[in-house]
Formats: sequence, structure tokens, C-alpha cells
Amino acid sequence: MAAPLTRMLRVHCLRLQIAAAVRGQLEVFTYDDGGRMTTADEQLATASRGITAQQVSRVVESRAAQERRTRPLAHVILPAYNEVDSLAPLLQRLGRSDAVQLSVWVVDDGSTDGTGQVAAQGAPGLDVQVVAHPTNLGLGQAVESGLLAVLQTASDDDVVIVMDADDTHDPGLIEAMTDAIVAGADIVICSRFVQGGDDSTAPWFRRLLSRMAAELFRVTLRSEGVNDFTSGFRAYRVSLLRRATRHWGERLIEEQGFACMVELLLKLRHCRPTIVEVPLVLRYDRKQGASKLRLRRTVAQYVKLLLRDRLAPPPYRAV
Ligand SMILES: Nc1nc2c(ncn2[C@@H]2O[C@H](COP(=O)(O)OP(=O)(O)O)[C@@H](O)[C@H]2O)c(=O)[nH]1
Ligand SMILES: [Mg+2]
Repeated sequence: MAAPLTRMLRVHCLRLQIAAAVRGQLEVFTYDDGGRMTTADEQLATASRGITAQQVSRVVESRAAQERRTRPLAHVILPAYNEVDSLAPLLQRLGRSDAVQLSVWVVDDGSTDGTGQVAAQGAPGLDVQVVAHPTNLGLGQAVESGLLAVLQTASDDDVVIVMDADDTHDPGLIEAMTDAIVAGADIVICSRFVQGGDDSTAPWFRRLLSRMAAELFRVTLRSEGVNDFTSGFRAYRVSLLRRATRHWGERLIEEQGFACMVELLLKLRHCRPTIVEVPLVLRYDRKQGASKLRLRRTVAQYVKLLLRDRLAPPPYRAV
């Protein structure tokens, strides 16, 4: 009885810390559309103490550099299929986000529109590697290729971030996600369904699908701390992924389509991870092309996944 209670308290404290961090970040920093940082501190200090804006921004910069050094390395996996128009602005955005040291892995899944070339060009100041599939193998295989490539070199305390390559996910959240992992979380989900989350820019049928899926998985799985099961923007502690890969090997992701994100979560829950969520404001208004999600196929995959999870015996001991 005592262990679940301690665990609940730990998760609750972690959520409070993360909420405070996100609030603090929003109060102090604002980003203009070009991603340049302006600070309320900067204006206040300049006005009240007569010091120059350059002096203050040097202090802010060196504080940011210090924090950046103390945070773990974040490996960002971008599964990309024909995302030529979105990938360039996203890489630029990632290049400008300097709070966390990033290593970016674009998985070009047989794109025919020049996505691979844009990935190879990278962006100023950004370490970008390309994993190329000669033909289109699907989102599941792309995520798995990215994970396996990162796990070959990453340290146990590093962080793996998986996010869409369509520029609808804001790299500004990576800082809060990394801090949550440092604070003890094993998985961080950027969630549309917590206070502060928003998906109002997405089409109504997509919003309905993700809500119905969330309700279905929430009722059947009772996974503590999870409201958004289908979000494609998540962070994982490397040691957790290593443990899971040792157990499942190449079967860690078997779903080819969008259901792979739910599958990964279902499998990782056998490792008893601490899962927290941070609010996600989905920027679907920035999406350039059509969504690659096939509605009917994805619904069928979700149902199959759920049935398989219910019927298959769980691993005989915690992974
Ligand atoms: N590698 C790979 N990525 C895919 C495939 N289909 C979709 N994606 C990527 O998966 C992510 C999610 O797809 P997206 O169209 O953004 O879906 P939506 O945002 O949910 O409407 C994007 O980064 C796509 O480029 C695929 O067949 N292979
Ligand atoms: Mg997307």
C-alpha cells in the first residue's frame, strides 16, 4: 500500500514542478515569430538600473549557456515523409532554440520531394544526421530506425525526443521536457488535453479522433498520468528505451502506421515508467501539406492494438 502512495506523491510533486517551470518560462520569456528571445527582465533591468540592454542580454546569454551545459543532450528524432516545405523552417527553429544541446536525426522515409536534401543541408549551428530509407516503410519503421540509431551512441541519462517533421510542434517545449526528465520523469508527453493545451487549429475530425482515442485508451488502460495517448511529441529517458529494447528487440515497434506511438507507450508501461504531461499548443496552422494520417486505417489499428494488448499476456515480470 505504501509504495503506490509514495509513487503517487512523487508523480504529483513532479507535475507541480513542471507546471511551475512552464509558467515561469512563459512569464519571463516571450518569443517573437522569428524565434528571437526578448525578456521582461531585460526591459525592467534596463529601465530601472540604467544598464545597457547589451549588458543584460550578455548576462541572460551566459546564464542560458550555463543551463544548457548542465542539461543532458537531447536527441531529436524527426520521422519525415515528403516534408520538404516544413522541414527547412523546423530545422531553422531547432537551430535557434539554444536552451538545450540538441542532436537531430531526420529519418527520411523514402521521400520523393527533396526532403533528404533539405535534411542533409541542415541549419546553422545544428548537428543534423540523416537516416535514409530507400523506400517508404511507414511511420512505425521510421521511428524505430531513429530510436535504434540514437541508442547506438546515446548515454543512459540523455533524452530522446520524437516530434513531427511538419513544423506543427514547437521546439520551445524541449526545454521543459528535458527538465522534467532531469526531475525524475521517464516519459514526457506533450499533451493537448491538459490545462494550457490546445488543438483548435486542427480539423474537427482529427480533434474528434484524438479525443475518442484518448477516451478509449484512458478507460481501458487506466494509465496513470496519461491524457493524450496519440500525441506524436514525446520525450523518453534513454535508459528506459534501452531496457525496453533489450526485452522486445526488433518487436518494440510492430505497427507500421500512426498507431506506433500508442504501441510504444503500451509496451513501455510494462517498465513502470513515471509519465508526466506538459501542455501542447498544436500549431496545425503552420502545416504546409495534407496530413498523412489515413483515418479509417488508423482507427482499425487502434482497435486491433487494444485487443492485442488485452489478450496477449504481459511480460512475466517487469521489464
Ligand atoms: N517516416 C515516415 N514518416 C511519416 C510517414 N507518414 C507520416 N510521417 C511523418 O509522421 C509525422 C506525422 O504525420 P503528419 O502528416 O504530421 O500527421 P498529423 O500531424 O497527425 O496530421 C510527420 O512528421 C510525417 O512526415 C511515413 O510513411 N514515413
Ligand atoms: Mg503532424
